[in-house]
Amino acid sequence: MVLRRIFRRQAEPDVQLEKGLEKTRRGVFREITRLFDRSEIDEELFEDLEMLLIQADVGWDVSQQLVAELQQRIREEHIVNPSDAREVLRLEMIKLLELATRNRRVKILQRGVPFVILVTGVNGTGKTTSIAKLAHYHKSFGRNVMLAAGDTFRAAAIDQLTVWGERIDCPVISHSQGADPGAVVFDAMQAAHNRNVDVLIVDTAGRLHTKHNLMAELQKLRRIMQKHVPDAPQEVVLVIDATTGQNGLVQATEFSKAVEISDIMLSKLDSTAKGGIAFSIAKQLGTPISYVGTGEKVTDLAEFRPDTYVDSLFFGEGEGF
Ligand SMILES: Nc1nc2c(ncn2[C@@H]2O[C@H](COP(=O)(O)OP(=O)(O)O)[C@@H](O)[C@H]2O)c(=O)[nH]1
Ligand SMILES: [Mg+2]
Repeated sequence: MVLRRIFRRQAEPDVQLEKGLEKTRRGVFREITRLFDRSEIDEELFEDLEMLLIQADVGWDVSQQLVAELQQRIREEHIVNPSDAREVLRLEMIKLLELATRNRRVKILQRGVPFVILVTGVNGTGKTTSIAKLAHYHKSFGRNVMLAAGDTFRAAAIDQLTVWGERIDCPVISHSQGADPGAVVFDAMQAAHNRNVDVLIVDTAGRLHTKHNLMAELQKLRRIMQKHVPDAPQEVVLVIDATTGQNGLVQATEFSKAVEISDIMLSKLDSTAKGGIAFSIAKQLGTPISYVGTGEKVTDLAEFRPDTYVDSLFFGEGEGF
């Protein structure tokens, strides 16, 4: 007997994620949903589905894999109804994104020990904005947050962080442009200890001339942090700009070679119809996606959850209940 699957939202909706995925949902995923509004499952359905997934930046390999898995389950489970097939697709997509969360480490914040977050990524991906969002996020749990302006390459980067610090009422430790980021981090670690800071978030320069320089710099920062807190940085966040699509994946691979990334922040999801990039990241990097950026305000942050993400691609504005 084939159980009729009901295609409806399963996870609790997340307003931020829904907003972030609106362009992707209204573009490609609306068409994907419609694809299954047909009388029978035929070859054309799979061909069109694969093309649409590629359009959403799910990536060539991952799109093929998803379609192949769907076909296999349709065969094995004797599925004849297109809407049942759509539900299987939804479940397969959630399974794929779970690859991106299974390596997520549980974070333990200890009283009296600063939890250090090092934020890295190419310039323009949204690092500084993401730092403000993370600061706001931790403050919302009542934590004492401090920022460190470790991007000393550009004066504008220091100013930008200072402005955010004022706006969200967070102290910012900074030196002048061209200063040694190691010295900034050293001061910040000391200040964090003295002022009982729970979370210290460190901005870094996005561009160093070579991968070797980047690696040397990040390792130096880590050594300085570890003089104060042996397991710092407890979180290393790589910001990936969702609008750069598959290119973001290439950047991520390069950064992963330089430093051990613990979490990915997928920024600017609201600005793109290619929200499928999360599937590529999940499959190809295996690094946990923890946060999603959904706008330019400090509140525009969502925690990444596979089921909520997939549901936001298929349903919006209270649909599907
Ligand atoms: N729409 C949108 N814009 C963002 C998001 N995150 C950052 N930005 C914008 O991207 C631009 C670059 O951000 P910034 O934080 O300066 O990047 P950085 O160079 O990596 O530090 C700014 O105009 C931000 O407002 C996001 O999630 N959504
Ligand atoms: Mg910046």
